Amino acid sequence: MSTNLIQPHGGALTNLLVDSVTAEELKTTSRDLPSVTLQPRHLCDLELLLNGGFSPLAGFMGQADYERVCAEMRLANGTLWPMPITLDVDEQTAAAAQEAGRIALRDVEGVMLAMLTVSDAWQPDTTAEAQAVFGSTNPHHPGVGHLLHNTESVYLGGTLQGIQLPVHHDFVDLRLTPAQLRAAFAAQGWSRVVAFQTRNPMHRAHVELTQRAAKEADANLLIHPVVGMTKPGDVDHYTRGRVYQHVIARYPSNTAIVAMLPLAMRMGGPREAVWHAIIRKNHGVSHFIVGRDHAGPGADAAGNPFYGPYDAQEMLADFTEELGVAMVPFKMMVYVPDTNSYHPVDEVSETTTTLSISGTELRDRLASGEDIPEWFSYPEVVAELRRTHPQRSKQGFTVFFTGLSGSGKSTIAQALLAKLLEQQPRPVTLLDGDVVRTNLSSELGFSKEHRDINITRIGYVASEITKHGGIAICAPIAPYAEPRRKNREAISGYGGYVLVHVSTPLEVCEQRDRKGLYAKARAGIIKEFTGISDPYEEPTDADVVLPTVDQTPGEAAQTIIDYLVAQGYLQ
Ligand code: PPS
Repeated sequence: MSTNLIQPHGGALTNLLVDSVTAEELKTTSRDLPSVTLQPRHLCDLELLLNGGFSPLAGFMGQADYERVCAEMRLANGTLWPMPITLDVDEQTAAAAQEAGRIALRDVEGVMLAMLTVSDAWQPDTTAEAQAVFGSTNPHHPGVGHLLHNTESVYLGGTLQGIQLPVHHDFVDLRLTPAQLRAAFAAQGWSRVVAFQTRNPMHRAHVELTQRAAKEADANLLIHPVVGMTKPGDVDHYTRGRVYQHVIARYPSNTAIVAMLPLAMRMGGPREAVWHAIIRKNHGVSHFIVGRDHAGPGADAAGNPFYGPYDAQEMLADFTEELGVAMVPFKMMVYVPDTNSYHPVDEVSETTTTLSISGTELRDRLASGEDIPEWFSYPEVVAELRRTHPQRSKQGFTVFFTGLSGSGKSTIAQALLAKLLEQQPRPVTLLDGDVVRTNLSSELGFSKEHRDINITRIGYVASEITKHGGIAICAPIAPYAEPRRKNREAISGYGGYVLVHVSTPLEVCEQRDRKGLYAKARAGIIKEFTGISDPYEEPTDADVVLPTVDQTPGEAAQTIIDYLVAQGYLQ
């Protein structure tokens, strides 16, 4: 059964926040009700539900809305809406919520943000949802990956009573709700406004593009960056926020404003473009810019893009009238050095010399410290990016050893520690297997579960050291591939990550048996001993493989130093 969530599209804004007296009553009532701690994506969705950014939705979707949205991009009453907005919870929470009829929604600190009156609870087929919404079941697509790996088994639907919006302490002046933005446009006397969606820092090409779009639409401009959740690996929103503040000063005064949108993107390409347009209409704009590869998730592992570069423009064109917001389509902008100007790529003749710098190339230039030319970006923007993305020789990094007990990890790690301290100024921390087990993981044993916890802890400490610009050397056995992969993923977001496989064969380790542990393992005195009675998953993704049989520890450490120099982490 679907609830009465639906209002027709139009200028009307849904405001789900209740008055302060009702809010206090709801908080009191909630003491006897089940509650759920919202995940980051839920929090983003909730904020836009409560403040009307997702008008006409009045809560998390019920099953009838959900099914029609997946199948036809429409709510049960026929209103255009392309993206499922759902609240996934575990079975236990779902059962408690259904029994009580209501559930309190809280942030991680336990602050109650809203009450959900539950109308529906069902187990979704997330694979079918991925196929319907994203046109793919490949988990390389971030939207699909989230559905398949990060979604609880039950969806709860129902109407919301909002107590307060999620709290933000950053860029407070830029976090304008739909009502506040509409009021700002009215105060400025802006009747036509074109919105620009972005999840990236802005450079000259973006400013040129948005100014052309504003001129074409005879409109003022809203720079409306997404700061909720974007594509993993994107520049963080704090850096971007400072960048947007620099960039907005480049527009003629009183022509453009910037506001932040707490949206959790799904990287859903064409469908997401339609969704973005609806959200922007709710924020009071009349026009919406759709460029190349709008909300695109990039390519799959084989390098095939999930969507065509202009699929989003085509889909949006089909719905322009129904949406009530006009699309301003744009091709990619290129720089023409002869005239020192930017043009859409389809307006430049094939013989004209053009320049552009891709996102990947920009990241490479930041990492290497190479020049980023003024035709591409503004000096103040480049300076901002360089502050948070220093060149590799100034970044923190982690050298993560893996190998059997007795393979030589600790000895090589000690040699590496000494060499690093001798030749460069960053602080270095050695997290050796035995040392960690004494200081961080003394309660853990050697079951798979405990080993995984141990490696995750080491990874967490290493990620903090890396984030703060230091060097972490980790030397546990780390026998399982999955926690190693997760560590790589987490640490790479903050700096360098180098996996070193100390590949000394088991026979050699056993022959050495420095601590006498292999003999005990063979005798069954020590259980679950790696290589003897427990598995070791050889890494297939090692950056450096050390065959320690023919190398001294000093030579092995030098091999790693050479790799770090070649990668730019050491000079
Ligand atoms: S793991 O799997 O990464 O959590 O292991 P780690 O923290 O590196 O701990 C390995 C050290 O503990 C000693 N030890 C054992 N190793 C493997 N299996 C079993 N069952 C075991 N019991 C004790 C051993 O001395 C390891 O140290 P190293 O330096 O690797 O020899």
